[in-house]
Formats: sequence, structure tokens, C-alpha cells
Amino acid sequence: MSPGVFITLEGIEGAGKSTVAAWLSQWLGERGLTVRLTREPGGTALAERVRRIVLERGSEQVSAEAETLLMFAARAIHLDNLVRPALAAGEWVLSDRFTDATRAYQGAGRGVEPQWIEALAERVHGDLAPQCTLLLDVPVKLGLARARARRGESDRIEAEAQAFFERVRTGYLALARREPQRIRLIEAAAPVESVREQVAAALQPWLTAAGVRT
Ligand code: Z5A
Repeated sequence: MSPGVFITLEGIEGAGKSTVAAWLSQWLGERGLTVRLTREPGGTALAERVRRIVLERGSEQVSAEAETLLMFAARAIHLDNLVRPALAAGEWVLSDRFTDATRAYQGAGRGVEPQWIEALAERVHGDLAPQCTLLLDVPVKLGLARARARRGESDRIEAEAQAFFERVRTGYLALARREPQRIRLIEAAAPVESVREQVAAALQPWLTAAGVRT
């Protein structure tokens, strides 16, 4: 059996990741592929508990370093218990966020040293990287407006100021320039239909390899 395909979705909040992930999971399934839709932080029962800890707005301070370690703790659990077994079984794993989010949020957003993030990434998943990352890019004002219109109370990271999300977006765009083969930029301010077309085009090499006709 050939190993599965690991695809990640990234972008600032309100970029439309969850919307694309839900559609893509169904679209790939209709084409005969076995798809596992998951997210970070989270994805398994235990990793979702870590998610609650890292995102809740509590009275205790959570440093950028603690936040980074919690993200990688959740990731290690998620990889061992869901991502690696699913890939080994030949499934397509769609993860709403992965290590690029740590690079963008904790690295570019909070100023955590990139070398330390890369050392943790190497330790936790040095053998594994997404084949394709869909970076949904929107202006920060639009992303925040979309997210605000949809949700109730914001979590600890969502409560950050616009300047924080500008740094995160800049960080994501720098990653895309550094790894253009892996990270496909999707113009996500566009209507949903256009976003879907861009996503399907970006995944074409893997769809062709899997014998999927679009
Ligand atoms: N985080 C971190 O800091 N470090 C890490 O390593 C990891 C995560 C892994 C949780 O992530 C938080 O964890 C996140 C980063 C941090 N905090 N923040 N910010 P999350 O992915 O669960 O949370 P999120 O980024 O806040 O997700 P979101 O707000 O749900 O955004 P989204 O999934 O990208 O958007 P959406 O829900 O698909 O769409 C938002 C709204 O826009 C919704 O009403 C849609 O119907 C609408 N929409 C979507 N697409 C369109 C288009 N094309 N046109 C018009 N309207 C649209």
C-alpha cells in the first residue's frame, strides 16, 4: 500500500481554513479517496485537552515559550495517535494548521527564536513534513472581520491586537517565499468558488498521482 498524502491548511484567523477543509474533505471523498480531517492544536481526545489549556483565557500568565511547548506537546500526541497511523494506512490527512502555525504565531507573532522552533520541529517530526501546505492569505482586517462576525467570545490568542496578526501574516508570507514548492499561496479574499478552484489546482500533482480525475 502506498503511504497517504499529508496536506496542511494555514493562514490567519478568518482566512477560511475550516471552510476549505470541510469542503475539501468531502470533495476528495467523493473522488474515492479516504480522508482524515483533523486540526491543531488538537485532533485527538488528549491533544484537544491540551488545546483547551493553551487557548483558554485564564488568570495565569502563559509565556511565549510555554505556548510553544504546549503546541508541540499537542502536536507530538496528534502525530503519534492520528497522523502517522492514518498516513501509514494510505489515507489523505488534511490538518487545519501544523508547524507553520508555530513558526508564524509563536515565531513571527511573539518573537520566539526560529532556531528553537526548528529544533523542536526536528525532534518531534524530523521525519515528516506536509507534502503540500495551502496558505490561505487574506488582509488582516478582512480575516478579523470575518472571524468576529462568526464567533462569540474570543480565546486567548484571538484576543490579540491587529498588529500581532499583521506580524503573523508577514511571517506566513515569508515562509511561502522560502518554500514555494511546498507552500501554495491561495488568494482567500476571493469568493468561495474561486478559493475552491485555486485549492483544486494546487493539489493537481497529488490528485494525478492518485489517479483522480477532476
Ligand atoms: N495556534 C498557534 O498559535 N500555534 C500553533 O502552532 C497552532 C495554532 C497549531 C486556534 O486555531 C488558534 O491556535 C489560532 C492559532 C493558534 N488562534 N488564532 N487566531 P484555529 O485554526 O482553531 O482558530 P482560527 O484561526 O481562529 O480559526 P478560524 O477563526 O475558525 O478561521 P478559519 O478557519 O480560517 O475561518 P473559517 O471559520 O473557515 O471562516 C471564517 C468566516 O468567514 C466564516 O463565517 C466563513 O463562512 C467565512 N468565509 C470563509 N471563506 C470565505 C470566503 N472566501 N468569502 C467570504 N466569507 C468566507
